[in-house]
Amino acid sequence: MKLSCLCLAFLFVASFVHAADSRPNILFIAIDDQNDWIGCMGGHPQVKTPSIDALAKRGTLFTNAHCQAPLCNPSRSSLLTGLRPSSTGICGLSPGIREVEQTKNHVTLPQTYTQAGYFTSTSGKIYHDGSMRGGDQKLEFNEWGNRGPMPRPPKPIANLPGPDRHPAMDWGVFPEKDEDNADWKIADSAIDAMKRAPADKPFFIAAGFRLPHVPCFASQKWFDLYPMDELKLPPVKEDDRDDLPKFADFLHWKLPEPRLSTLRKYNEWKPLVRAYLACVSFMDSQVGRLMAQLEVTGRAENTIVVLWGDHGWHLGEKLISGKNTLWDRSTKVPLVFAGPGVKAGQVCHRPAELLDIFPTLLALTKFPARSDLEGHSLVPQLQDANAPREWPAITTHNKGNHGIRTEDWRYIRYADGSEELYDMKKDPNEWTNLAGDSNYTEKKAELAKWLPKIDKGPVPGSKSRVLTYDPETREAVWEDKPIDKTAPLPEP
Ligand SMILES: [Ca+2]
Ligand SMILES: [Ca+2]
Repeated sequence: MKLSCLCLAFLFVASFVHAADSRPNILFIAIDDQNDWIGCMGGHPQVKTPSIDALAKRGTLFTNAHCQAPLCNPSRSSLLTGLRPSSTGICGLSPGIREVEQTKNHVTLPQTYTQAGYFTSTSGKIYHDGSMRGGDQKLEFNEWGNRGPMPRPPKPIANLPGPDRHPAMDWGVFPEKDEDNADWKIADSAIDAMKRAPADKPFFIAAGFRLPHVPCFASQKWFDLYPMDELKLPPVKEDDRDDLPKFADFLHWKLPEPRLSTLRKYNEWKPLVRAYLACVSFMDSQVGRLMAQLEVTGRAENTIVVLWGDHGWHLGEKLISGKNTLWDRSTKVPLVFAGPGVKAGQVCHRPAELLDIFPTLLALTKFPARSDLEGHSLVPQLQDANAPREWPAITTHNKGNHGIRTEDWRYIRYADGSEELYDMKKDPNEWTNLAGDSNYTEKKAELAKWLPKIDKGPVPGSKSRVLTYDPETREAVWEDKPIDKTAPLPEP
């Protein structure tokens, strides 16, 4: 009798383990500062990304996906908590989510899978650097692999003026060997995690690539893909900023990323575009290495792959370089899902948000939905790319500044009430601001309904790229210093 009880107990445990085995794995790939210069997204006519294009063919590509904040920490914090920056007040490069009362104990996306018994491992940059510390790290992932800091050349390569030049504002051929590049080491670390992942449990393996974030360094062979004399620069309208509200400047006030005028002055526009393209292609080759290893594990069929970028990057458009804006160039990101539950070979043009990744993964892995998350599952679109979607994509950059993106329109409202409106079908470069045209009053009102109802100011301890606006004094403050509203956008 005792023996048969034991046998039953064993069978019960064995069946449970077997059931646990069948839960799908997740390969979670992040890219830093990647705009839509990806082959299958068509953002640049020359860009070569065969690995991401192949991944997109294996699954569903979103061509109209947007970040929730055009900056690393708030974008990643939002994606990983499933909460909008306007709901948490996390809008600068710090604090991290565990330093904020509201999100201190919030169960994040990676934590969900760690708590559920997955083997979880992270390499490179998933959380913003320095935002997740000490004991908190182990609650997120079982393992923290190689973070892959980018090696620096002995002296800067790009010809930009010093001596206060930001060390990240550099680009060129470096290091000599791909194996010495941070992203190679990050891929190595994630590949190693795939090799070591226990066979008796599902895995959640994250790899966060650092390129094409500045400094844009890659070896010569990646630059050779883009000969200087054939290089196409992004389309730029010289008077593009003339129809913008002054407040648009404030989101980009005094940043180390050079203005287009500075790039032109030092003949660095083409070299920057070329370096960015080279870095995108090199990073893409590392995505290829991860996908090749996934095949080797024999677990590819039961692995959901999700690839995303944290926000875009300007390379001259709107006469700037960098991020921190509410236009497509800053907000649009690659987003691909592939694997079980995802229809292959689809391209979805519906608006999607990075915030949607958390609820989508919960649904794909058959975890219960959570009512506290603010995104919406993309499963309907992963099964049918034409499935309707009610919600636009919303991007926030500091309190009061929001962009609303539908399939056809982009509406921006700044903290002082000023606006922009673009007809994205007719004007994909966002060159003609229609906000002042009375024919579009209704359209603006329709889009403004989506502006976040909760709109928190920066949480205590917010630092770096924080903008506040006092509606009473009408004073805008950038990093503790009042902005001179009459001054032109300062160099660099
Ligand atoms: Ca970033
Ligand atoms: Ca314009």
